Amino acid sequence: MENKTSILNLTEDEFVHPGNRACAGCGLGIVYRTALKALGKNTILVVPPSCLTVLQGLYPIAAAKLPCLNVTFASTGAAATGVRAAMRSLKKNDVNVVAFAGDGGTGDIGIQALSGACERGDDILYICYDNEAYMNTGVQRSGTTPQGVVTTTTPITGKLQSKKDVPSIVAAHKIPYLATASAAYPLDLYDKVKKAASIKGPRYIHVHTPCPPGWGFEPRYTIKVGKLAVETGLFALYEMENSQLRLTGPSKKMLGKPRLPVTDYFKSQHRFYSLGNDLINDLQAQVDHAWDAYVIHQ
Ligand SMILES: Cc1ncc(C[n+]2csc(CCOP(=O)(O)OP(=O)(O)O)c2C)c(N)n1
Ligand code: SF4
Ligand SMILES: [Mg+2]
Repeated sequence: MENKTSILNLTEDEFVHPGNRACAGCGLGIVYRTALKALGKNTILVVPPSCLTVLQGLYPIAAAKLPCLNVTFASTGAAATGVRAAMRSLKKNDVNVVAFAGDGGTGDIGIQALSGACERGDDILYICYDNEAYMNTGVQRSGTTPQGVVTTTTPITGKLQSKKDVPSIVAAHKIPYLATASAAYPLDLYDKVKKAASIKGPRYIHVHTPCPPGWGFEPRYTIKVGKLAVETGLFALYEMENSQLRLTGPSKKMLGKPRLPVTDYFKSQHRFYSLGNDLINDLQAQVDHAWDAYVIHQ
């Protein structure tokens, strides 16, 4: 899928009020605003505890103009299924039911409810914004925290384990639509959410979402840091339909061309400060290997 939407024809509809409780430069602010623009007013959100609950706030001073159900951490996928069932019994079949959760709420604590909804074929869209740690509670490591990253629960040496590949876990359910996206490429995200909203059944979008205080960079570099993740090949943008993976947008343009070294990305954030040369070389080799496979399969 190539970008159909440009800044010239992007809708002026807004579903997030100006002013909210997110930190300056928060990537989630971009992801949330963009996704809601694509979804439109006929949408019900389901959100577990996270920075998003803080960003949104509570009625009557909520930052969002759409109805939202705040649910427990482990239940997001099941709660979205319940909202869909309620809409069906009310004969409101044109409503987007959208679970919107962080990486901890998706890949760790909520994974069984997400898996259940995908396996049952429930008609929901699940958007995971991946800021690569439990940010809301003070930067604890999550399953999707990359290897070597220093968090408050992985001090000194950084995280010992690899980043959990949540999109691949979800893809194993063979759902009709799955995509990855980045806060640094909002129009690509917009088109993917629009497309997902037009498809029936379980759909999943995993969005790489830079977080200035959690990752250790100045708020003005949010887009730059997000783009570096893509340009180094560490985070690939793709869509999967009928289990066929297809690189999209900037990642597609990188096929067969030299990529920036992963160190460009690591140097842009304080959280990578304890990476040693052996691990850097290993991580570069992993990226090179993944991209060799993309070249073969495109
Ligand atoms: C069962 C349960 N455990 C722990 C918490 C505390 N808690 C609230 S938000 C949060 C972090 C969520 O992390 P993530 O899903 O990655 O979203 P982020 O905060 O990074 O936006 C935690 C641990 C909780 N609310 N409920
Ligand atoms: S901690 Fe990170 S994800 Fe949470 S509001 Fe602040 S910038 Fe956004
Ligand atoms: Mg998180």
